[in-house]
Amino acid sequence: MAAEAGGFRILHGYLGIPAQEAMRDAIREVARAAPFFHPMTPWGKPMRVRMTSAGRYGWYSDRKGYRYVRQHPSGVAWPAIPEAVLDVWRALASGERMPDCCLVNFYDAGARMGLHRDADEADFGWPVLSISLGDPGLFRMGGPERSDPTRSVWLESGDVVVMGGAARLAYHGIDRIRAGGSRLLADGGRINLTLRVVD
Ligand code: MD3
Ligand code: FE
Repeated sequence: MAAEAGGFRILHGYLGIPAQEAMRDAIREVARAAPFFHPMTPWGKPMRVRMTSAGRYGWYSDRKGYRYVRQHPSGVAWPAIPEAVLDVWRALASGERMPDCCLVNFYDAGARMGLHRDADEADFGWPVLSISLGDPGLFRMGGPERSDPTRSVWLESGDVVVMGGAARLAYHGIDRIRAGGSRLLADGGRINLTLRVVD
């Protein structure tokens, strides 16, 4: 089921349960090679969401600011983006250019992500694609200005969102997680994958 809201293309239930399970297992392997960590905000507070990445670049933040880096903080290269994840990109975003980064966000029951824009990439002509796994998250999407009106929608396990065109630079965030809303992750929580072309 596809829904269009202000340039955000939301595909509820895009991945069935077996595909979600396969993706969860592939992400578990990514996290084994490149463990989740709490990035430090530029103002010195650890982020509540845990993160890791796959691909040529990983997203990173510390006192020096937000940026893409070639290695996990441990010094190892980021693992490859799982093929099942690339298949979703090919089907919905582009067959021409593969993403450079698959950012993996993990939200426990109390985690949230404040309203922000994703603007650390070189070319906003490429869409960003998001895949949700596990507990539902209340996604808030706005417009190109922080003061623009917002709408909220629950993103559930298997939902995919494509942000292209005007939506690419829209403000967005995750207000809360509905604990116990999915059985995909044995210990609960929500995983979100975002695929980006970086340079
Ligand atoms: C709209 N993640 O990692 S995914 C992020 O659910 C991020 O973890 C949220 O925002 C999450 O930066 C939201 C949906 C999403 C991702 C990237 C976008 C929406 C976007 C980039 C541009 C516009
Ligand atoms: Fe974002």
